[in-house]
Formats: sequence, C-alpha cells, structure tokens
Amino acid sequence: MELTSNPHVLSWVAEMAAMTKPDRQVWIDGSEEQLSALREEAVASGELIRLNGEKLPGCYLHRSDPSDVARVEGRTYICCKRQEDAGPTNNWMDPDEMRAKLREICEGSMRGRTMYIIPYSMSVIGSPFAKYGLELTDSIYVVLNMAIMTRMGRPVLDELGDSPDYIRGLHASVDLDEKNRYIVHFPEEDEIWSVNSAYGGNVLQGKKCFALRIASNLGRQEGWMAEHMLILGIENPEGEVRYLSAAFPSACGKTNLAMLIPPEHYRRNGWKVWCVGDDIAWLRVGQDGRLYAVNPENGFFGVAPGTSDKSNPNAMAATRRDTIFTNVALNTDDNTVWWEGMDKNPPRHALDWTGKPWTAESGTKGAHPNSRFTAPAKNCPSISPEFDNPQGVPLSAIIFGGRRARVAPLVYQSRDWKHGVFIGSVMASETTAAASGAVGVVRRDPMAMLPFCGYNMGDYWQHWLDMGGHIGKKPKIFNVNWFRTDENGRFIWPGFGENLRVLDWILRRCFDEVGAEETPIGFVPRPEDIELEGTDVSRATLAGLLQVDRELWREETAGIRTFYQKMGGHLPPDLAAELDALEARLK
Ligand code: GTP
Ligand code: SPV
Ligand code: MN
Repeated sequence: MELTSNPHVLSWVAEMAAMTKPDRQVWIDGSEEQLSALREEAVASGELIRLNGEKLPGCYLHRSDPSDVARVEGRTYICCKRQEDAGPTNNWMDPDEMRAKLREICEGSMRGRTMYIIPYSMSVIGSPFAKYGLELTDSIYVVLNMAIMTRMGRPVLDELGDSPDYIRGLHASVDLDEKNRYIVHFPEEDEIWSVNSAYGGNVLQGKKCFALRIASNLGRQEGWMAEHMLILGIENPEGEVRYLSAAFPSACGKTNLAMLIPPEHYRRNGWKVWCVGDDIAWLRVGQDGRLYAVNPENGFFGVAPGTSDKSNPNAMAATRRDTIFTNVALNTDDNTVWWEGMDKNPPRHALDWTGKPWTAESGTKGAHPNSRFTAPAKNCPSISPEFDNPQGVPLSAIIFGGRRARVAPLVYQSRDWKHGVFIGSVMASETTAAASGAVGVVRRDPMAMLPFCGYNMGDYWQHWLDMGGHIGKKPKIFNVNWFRTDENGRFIWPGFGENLRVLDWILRRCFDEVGAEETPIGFVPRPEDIELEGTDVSRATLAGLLQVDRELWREETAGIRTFYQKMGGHLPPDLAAELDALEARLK
C-alpha cells in the first residue's frame, strides 16, 4: 500500500518500477512489526545471520560479496551539465549519457525481486534544517541499515506532504558486477543512482551520497556546509560544555575521537566527553553569529577492526544490541562476532568474513579490514543530551587531521580563518581500507572531503572562505596528527582517550587560557602546556612530536603547489596567497 498521495513521489516511483520491473513494491513505514518481518525474511534467505540472543540481542551478521567491501571512488561520479562544475577531483560524465547507461543496466534488474521504498530524513524530522530522501532498493540489508542510520518511515512522508523537495535515490543490486558498478550523483536534479553494489557508503545513500555529495551542493547554494566531521562536546569540571568538530579522512579516527573516554586523571577531576556525531556534520550560522553543528545521521557505521574495550568502550557498548555487523568473523562456539584488535582471544572455532572455516593460525584475517558495525546512536553510553536538538551545538573549534608518519606535528593552530581554510585545503593522509585501492599511500585529501565533495574543489574552498565572512564568532581552526611513527614504524603518541590532552589545549586556546609558540606553519603548544600526568609520554617525546621540520615543510610546500595547480582558475586567490606566505615564512 502506498503511504503517500504526493504526486511527485508516486510518479517517480512508478517510473523507476516500470524500468526495474520488480515483482512487488513494499513501502517502508518504519514500524517495528515491518522491520522485524524483514529481519525474519533475511535470516530465512541467509542474507543475515542471527547472533547469540543473550550476548548480542537483536544483532545480526551480514557478509557482502567479496568483491564489494568498500566504497569505490574510481566508479563514483558527479554528473552535472558542465564538467568544470564537477572539477578536477571528481569523475564526471555527461548526465544524459550516464542516465542512458544506468537505465540500460537497471532495465528489468528487479525481476523476481521486491522493491522497497524507503522514505528517510537526514536530521530530526520536521526540523527546519532536515532534508528528506527516498531510496528505492532491492536489498533488505539496505532497508535495515537505513532504519538504524536515519530517521525513516511514515512520519517522513507525512512531513513531506505534497512537496517535490526531496532527493530521489535508486539502488539496484543488479548482479554486483564490479565492471558495471556505478555510484552516481546528479546534483542538478537531486538524484542518486547506485548500481551493482550492496555495500556501505556505496548504497546507504543517506550517508556519503546525500549527506555529503548532494548536501555539499545544497549547502553552497543555501549558505551552509556539509562536512565529513565528527562532533563532540567536552564538559570541564566547572560543568561547561564546549563543542568541537573534526574532519579526518575515512578510517583515520573520527568514531574513536567522537566516543572518547577521558584518561583517569581527567575523569577524576570531573571531565566528561559527549558524542554528538561520528562522521558527518551539517554546519550553519546561528542567529547569535556562532557556527552550529548538527549530525544528520541517527546511527554509526563504524570500522570494526581495532575497536575494543580498551580503545573504544563506548563503541563496544553501542554494538551490544540491535546492531548489524558486516564482514566480521563469526565465533561458531557461541554465535558471537570477532575482529582483529577486539581482544587477544581469537575464537577457537570460527568462520572468517567470507564464511570459510578460520582460526588465528590461518595466516589470513578473520574480519575484513573495512568490516563495520551499524549501531543506533542512542546505544552509545556517551551520546550527547543535545543529539536530538534540531538547532545543533555551537562550535568553538574545528579540527583537521590525517595519518602522517612524518611532517605534521601532533597539533598546531592556524593563524586565522583564512589560514585555517588553507590548512584544511592541503590536508594529506595515508590511504586506508575504507575505499578500494592501495593502502598507506599519502594523498591530498582536502578537509577529508576528496571523495565526498559534490562539486568543484576550488569552489568548495571559496565557499569555506566566504562562510568565514558570515560567522560572527568564528571557531578557531587546528590540525592534529595522532599517527607520527618512530624509526620502527610504531605510533609515538598513545592516541585514543589520551587525545583529550590535545583537545584540552585546543579548547584553552579557543578561550584565551593558554599561550603558544609561533612557527612558520602556525601556533604550536609549548611542551609544558600539554597535561601529561598519567601517561608514560615524556616531555622530550612530546617536544619531538611538536617539532616542525623546516626542510620537510619546504618539500611539503612544493607538493602543495603541484596540487594547487590542478585547480586551475578555480583556486581561490586567498589560498594562493596563503601558500606564498607560508613559503616566505619557511625561507
Ligand atoms: P570512517 O568511518 O571510515 O569515516 O572512519 P573513522 O574516521 O571514524 O575512523 P575510526 O575512528 O573508525 O578509526 C579507524 C582506525 O584508526 C581504527 O583501526 C582505530 O583503531 C584507529 N585509530 C583511531 N584513533 C586512533 C588514535 O588516536 N591513534 C591510533 N594510533 N589509531 C587510532
Ligand atoms: C567512510 O569511508 O568515510 C565511511 C564508511 O564512513 S562509508 O559509509 O562506506 O563511506
Ligand atoms: Mn566516514
């Protein structure tokens, strides 16, 4: 039964059904009855495996096709009329040509299948900032993930009414043929098509496709920003909560930082950390001139490997019920899950992420390096009381960061907003398993948005600069690097909860409570200003982590210049000037 009489919705659903030819159409109302029936159906077909009902109530395991385990950046397209508007960092094809290709792939692809119609909202339904979408999919796994990751179902259609203002999304699994896999955005038509994949950010369209690639376009037009950022609140012993957001590339520590538990010394003194979001932030200027951040999602699609009761107890707690695990190992002794880095007790009897018998001696990984958990936000013990506040939280600081074995110090502060935008625009990081392709290669990933910016990167930087003009009380901008390594390749900084020591310095800088040392790249902490009590990091080690090596930075600026040249006439003059100024300071 149709859940709306919205003519724009009905005609488009009819058009997509005429093309894909599903046997059945099911409107997702979001009710527990309906979702629970879908879980049963997926268990019966083997699409989901029900896990131990006592240890992991409401939890399921899913194995994706082994060729379909991460985002595919090489097959992700921005199809606007002019290639220049997609810019040099995005794949582009003429929209009409792409549409014809996709139609051919999708034609009849849902024969014998069911088309699920998912109405969903990014952000709190009914909020002035919420944006709505419809995803048509032939995958129950997608329905169940979207039910965790977004606010969805009948209330979305009720709120949408007869408006045409929603994002149209089609997901057709087809036959998961890698060579015909396409993740395509038509920003001028508010449309998303994902074909021949059934994994993560390729097909959970509310996430990267909508909340970043399409939303970055909307934000530019409407005067706000869609960013690949976590949001967290830090409560000091006086009970004040100060908020910050941080943009790190995929698998570079957003979920971990967002769910941080303060080190013992801080906890004892009354510090608390609140998680508002772990992956995406929509930023708007509030009436008081401050920059406010909203997390448009409703769940976490987090990296499993490395998550443990030691590294991230909040994430572990969040995944103990009502969670979908994808591509982790199955412990067949007690029907629970396991992944590398969870603990030092790999299961004695297990199946690996592909479903084959596996033990720790097999010489292969039990869980895929990009295996994930999909967990409801409300499961997280540190979820912020502001999580459902449609206005969001006011930001004191914005942090950029990446994985750099060398070059970038533990933390430094930009000189001002423009310089901060410069720092974001030249971010570089080693690639990870979150996207298919080589791992560990340093690449430029501006604002952690390289794979997610839905328009010309140079214009996006200009939008950042322009936004600075509209924010009365600007957040201060910083850069962090938890990943410097020693000569043996080991991380020098302990990371995880200990990162609060750096955030503490950052917030003190924002409120003029601490000094700093000026260097050519920006302001760096004096080693004595970072709290080290309760760590085994020595002042000397910290001083090393804070060091700015001029020679390395001169090499870095050469790399930046080459990267900037790619932007051609879209490079904002302000950023070209920032690069010149940095070079001059390094002379
Ligand atoms: P996406 O969901 O792909 O956007 O990733 P993310 O940015 O949320 O990364 P996440 O927090 O899941 O961390 C990815 C990997 O980095 C995990 O293996 C973590 O254990 C590791 N990691 C996170 N924080 C730190 C840290 O402070 N230090 C070190 N050394 N590793 C970290
Ligand atoms: C990322 O890769 O940044 C993710 C996972 O958060 S995915 O949803 O697959 O994009
Ligand atoms: Mn991400």
